[in-house]
Amino acid sequence: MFIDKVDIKVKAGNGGDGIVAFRREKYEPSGGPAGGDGGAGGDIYFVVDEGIRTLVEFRYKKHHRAENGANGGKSNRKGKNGESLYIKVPPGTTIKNKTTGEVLADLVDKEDQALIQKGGGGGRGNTRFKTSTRRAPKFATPGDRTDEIELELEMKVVADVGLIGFPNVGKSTLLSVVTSAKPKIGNYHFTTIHPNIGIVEYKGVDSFVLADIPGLIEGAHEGVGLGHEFLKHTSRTKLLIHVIDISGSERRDPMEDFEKINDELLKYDTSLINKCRIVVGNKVDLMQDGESSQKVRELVEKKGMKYLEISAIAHKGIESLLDVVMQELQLLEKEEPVIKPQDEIRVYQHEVNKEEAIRVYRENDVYLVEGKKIERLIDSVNFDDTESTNFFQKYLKDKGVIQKLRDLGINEGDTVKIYDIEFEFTE
Ligand SMILES: Nc1nc2c(ncn2[C@@H]2O[C@H](COP(=O)(O)OP(=O)(O)OP(=O)(O)O)[C@@H](O)[C@H]2O)c(=O)[nH]1
Ligand SMILES: [Mg+2]
Repeated sequence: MFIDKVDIKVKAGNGGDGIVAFRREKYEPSGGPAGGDGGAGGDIYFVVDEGIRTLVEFRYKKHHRAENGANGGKSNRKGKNGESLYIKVPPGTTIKNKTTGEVLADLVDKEDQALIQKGGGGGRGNTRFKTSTRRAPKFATPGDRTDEIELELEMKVVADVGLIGFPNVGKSTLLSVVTSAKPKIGNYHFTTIHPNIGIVEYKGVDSFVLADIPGLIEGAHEGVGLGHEFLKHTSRTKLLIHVIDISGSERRDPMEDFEKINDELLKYDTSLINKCRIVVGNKVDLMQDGESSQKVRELVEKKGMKYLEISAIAHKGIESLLDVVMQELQLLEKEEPVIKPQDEIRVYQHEVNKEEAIRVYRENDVYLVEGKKIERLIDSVNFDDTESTNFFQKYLKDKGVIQKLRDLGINEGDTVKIYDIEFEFTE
């Protein structure tokens, strides 16, 4: 088992802006307000997909964004909501906020999903601000913007496929050929003491986790040799590949080796033998004649297993082997994740949108107000229009800005600066 870790960035969709519009029908010369609301931005969810085994895909795709909400339209048309993004992760993934270290969700099995970031709310169109005294509001509010957040995904990897067999048959060599793992390889027994693990990339579309496992000898099921290590590590794999030395380079009989290992598997746990579906005759480059090759094939196929020959060292037969492994893994089912309807999601309602903070401070005699939302609001407010200005002032009051200015000791007539806007403070 090893830990796979990867950092990614996600961003829920921005809310669409509300707009300012007026009716233009001929028979309605007064033209009431008709600016629609913006749509909400899409949310960021994480869902478990049991078909995914590692976080490797996230090494290539770092940025994940949900769709933005559309702006409002004329005739009070509401902007379309942005599509939520469902990010698929393997079972056993922990999602952390990279900046704070907070664990946001632990997605263990296929029932689990998490709402990690909510999309921004849509802004309101000018129609919303119509009152009996304010018949033609010339302002609207922008949608809420979302922050990109950095997450750390972490997963404990369990091998999908294990390489088993007698010592020195070339298990670690095979692992080193098909993955970027660098296991110790040596021409002596028990070179491997702890399993090594690597990720096999299959034709750029699939991947699986492969482990070499310490060599087995007779009596392994009772703990002889490194039997305990072997047994512990095979229990969670889906598939075992039995590697034999078909050249008999150590003067052993490959047929006998095959039977002995099968016997150990059976004695330890009868279900293990069902996982062992592929037998690999390694070291064909050293093979003297095809006689044992034929016998082993017959024996293996009689047991309903597949037999292939390779030379790990010469990289021969590797592609066909991977094809067969992949086929077997695919037979072991691949389920699409269930994307639940909104109201059925039970877990982890974490929302990591930062409050759109407003900063109020004093520099010499000038009072300054800053904040992303305020900056955008300024763009959509017409300061030549009294109603619009009043609306803006009310916003400042509602957000506690006026109170903060007072706390800083502001007096009547002092200057307040909000980006390009400057005005005199009046009670
Ligand atoms: N000629 C030849 N030698 C090989 C081949 N594959 C592995 N070997 C050699 O066989 C020896 C053992 O290889 P390893 O990969 O360490 O074998 P292992 O099964 O992992 O051995 P343990 O970890 O001790 O169980 C090394 O000297 C390898 O170079 C092959 O295809 N042909
Ligand atoms: Mg080894």
